[in-house]
Amino acid sequence: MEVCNRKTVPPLFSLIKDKYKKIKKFFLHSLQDLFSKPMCPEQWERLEELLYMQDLGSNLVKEIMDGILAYHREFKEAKQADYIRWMKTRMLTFFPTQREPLPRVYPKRALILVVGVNGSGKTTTIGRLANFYQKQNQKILVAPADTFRAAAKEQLAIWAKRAAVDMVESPSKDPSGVIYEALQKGVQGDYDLIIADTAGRLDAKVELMRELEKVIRTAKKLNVEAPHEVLYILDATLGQNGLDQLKTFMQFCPVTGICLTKMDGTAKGGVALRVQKELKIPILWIGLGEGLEDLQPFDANQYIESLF
Ligand SMILES: Nc1nc2c(ncn2[C@@H]2O[C@H](COP(=O)(O)OP(=O)(O)OP(=O)(O)O)[C@@H](O)[C@H]2O)c(=O)[nH]1
Ligand SMILES: [Mg+2]
Repeated sequence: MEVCNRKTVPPLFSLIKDKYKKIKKFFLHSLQDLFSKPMCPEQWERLEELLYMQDLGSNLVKEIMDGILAYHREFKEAKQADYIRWMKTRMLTFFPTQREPLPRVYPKRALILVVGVNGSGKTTTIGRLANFYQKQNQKILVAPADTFRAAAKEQLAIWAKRAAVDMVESPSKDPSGVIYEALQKGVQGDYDLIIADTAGRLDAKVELMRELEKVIRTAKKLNVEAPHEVLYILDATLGQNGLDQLKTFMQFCPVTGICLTKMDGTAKGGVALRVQKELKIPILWIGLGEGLEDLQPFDANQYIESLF
């Protein structure tokens, strides 16, 4: 398998600025307030409520509550800082200890199919991914396979221009047609990476979901390994709804990674933990703003640090 030449690539850390500090410290401040008082049954209830407010869901809330109550029974003298340290350490264990290096390295001409519900940040993320990989000296082609919404193509064209990458011009009104042309152009133009936009769809629209299956079948006709990534864009502000929508998508297409967007706009950090623990899908990217540079490879340590 031919792999992109990364010898001339600038060191990754030089591209990554610390945007995690944009995540609000609501969780930490609430915990500090809570644990500053003696822990009584009402206080434990408040903690439980706080965890639910973080979108952690009943299973994780129960796990955390059982754990911290056991800790409290064992260490009766525990102070605010001890409880917070316990919480931080426990939350980190929800992520796998053996973590894959990110960002992922793809074979040459790999196809990343970007999927998700309306308005989750698909097109914005494509612009930012294109910018990221372009800066690593990769030749990027973006594909406007959202043929459903008016002006979707124009919107992607704006992002392509910002990131200084090419966009395939396809007259096709059929997303599969656009993907077909993009993969062909990928070979002809010797591109390293092809990133395809798709229409935002809600789980109730079964025919649109079926269309995704067709897009994947079409891609496989030109490259059996495609798509190399099905990147689901998960809006962190949607909480439980967002997770339910993701589960529906997973019935129609093999989601291989998550980009968690709008983390700068929410005080809730639980969704990332649930995706990892309950659905076992790796979070690859995190969106922390609306700009071209506001995307970073996901880092569990940095993420947990940013919540506390
Ligand atoms: N604050 C913040 N806003 C974001 C982030 N990512 C995307 N957005 C905003 O979310 C809105 C929707 O983004 P789009 O990229 O158009 O979303 P989409 O999924 O392509 O939408 P459709 O094509 O309509 O399905 C825009 O206003 C973006 O600026 C993020 O990480 N943080
Ligand atoms: Mg879009």
